[in-house]
Amino acid sequence: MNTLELQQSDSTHYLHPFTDSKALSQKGARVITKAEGIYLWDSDGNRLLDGMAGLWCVNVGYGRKRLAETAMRQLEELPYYNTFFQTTHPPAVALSEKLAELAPPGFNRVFLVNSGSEANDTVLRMIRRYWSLLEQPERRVVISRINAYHGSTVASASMGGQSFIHKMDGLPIPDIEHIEEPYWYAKGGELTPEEFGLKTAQDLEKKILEVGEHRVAAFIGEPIQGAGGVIVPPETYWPEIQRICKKHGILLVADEVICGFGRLGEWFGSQYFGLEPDLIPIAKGLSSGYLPIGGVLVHDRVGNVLHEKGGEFAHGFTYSGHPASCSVALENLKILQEEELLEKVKNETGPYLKQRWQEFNSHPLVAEVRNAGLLGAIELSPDKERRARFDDPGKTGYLCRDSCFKNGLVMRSVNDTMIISPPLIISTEQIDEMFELAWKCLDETAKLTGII
Ligand code: PXG
Repeated sequence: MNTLELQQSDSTHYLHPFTDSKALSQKGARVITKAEGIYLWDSDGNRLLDGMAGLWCVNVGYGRKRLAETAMRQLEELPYYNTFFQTTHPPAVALSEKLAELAPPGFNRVFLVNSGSEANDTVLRMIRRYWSLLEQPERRVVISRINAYHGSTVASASMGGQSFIHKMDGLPIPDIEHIEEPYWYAKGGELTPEEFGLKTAQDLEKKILEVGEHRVAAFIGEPIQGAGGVIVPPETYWPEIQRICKKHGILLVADEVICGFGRLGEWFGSQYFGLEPDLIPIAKGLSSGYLPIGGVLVHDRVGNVLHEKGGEFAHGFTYSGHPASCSVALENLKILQEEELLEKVKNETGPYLKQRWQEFNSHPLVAEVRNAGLLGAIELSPDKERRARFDDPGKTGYLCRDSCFKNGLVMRSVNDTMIISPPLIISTEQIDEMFELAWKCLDETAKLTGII
């Protein structure tokens, strides 16, 4: 099929995630046909630098024969068997052992699932089970943040804090509460980032007291909010959240679906911020997206209770611990280690990306730049001195995103924030290439909006 035929058939039969399908059918979907390293190609032969690593997941880059061969070997040997009913298989055992080795101390167990959303549904059931086993079943409330993203199933979308998702479907479900996010640029007003970080963290304590400590089960947060717009919290934020969780004896869940597996130059974003969570949902970079897999890493504080007192945990998926996904994930972790990709992000490409990205501060359209590891955000503004918002929020971001596609760069927009999260294999020369493309697109956008 040529591009047009693919687009027509797509628009007739395929329902896209998070997409207005009527609007898309009028312009036709972009068709991606192949990928290698950090580049994608569309069906018309145009090359794109993938500044988003797919959807924040292709950490080791595209075209890894080693991962394809691993999947092939596993599919030939044991394509499927379940891990229910007192059964296991070597790939699930090997991956679990490897994860226990790589995870922070005390995380000796993992529950495997197929996605980040399933990981967070599992988190919700696990923490409620944990408190029931400790004879505090009234501790059911999970506190999350406005503008968090934890997935698209009913429970994970409820824990997420994006109002347009909640509105669509009457969410959140009961016993989920949301507090302010640590988004200084948009919400900090006259406070310094440090003051605002402390204030938003202290909202957690206010919420615990409002709900009643005896009813609160856990706090959940992404170390850095990804889908919300690469929101790097002020330095004062996480230490205060940690202190409040400890003081009130509530569990801390670090959603590492984006921040895990090298994105911040550490195995986990919790280590980047010095956090000590009790549960760590994972997905994405675990397999670099080559096959679907996710999981929940469980600290012994919780794991020992579930193990000793729990009896049957009535929860699981047909494909929990799928043999091919486990084999590919394990091989992916070996690649991250052998090629020292975490060290590369921490010592070389992370600092280099930051240095280049901060140059955007001098662009007339840019009011703030944020970086951590291989994450980056650029805030577009009509009046950079005042951190002003555009009258028509999101439109400028869209213009910039379209200009990027036209010029061969995938850079996402979240409202009027431009974000990147490239594969961890990106070189410093390729960071230069990405920077130059992004600058050109910001210039184009600034001209279109009359700012220059
Ligand atoms: N937690 C976090 C922190 C995520 O970023 C999920 C959970 C859910 O994972 P699954 O595998 O169920 O999608 C995510 C997913 C975007 C975008 O637009 C981000 C995600 C997914 C789709 C789109 O940035 N993150």
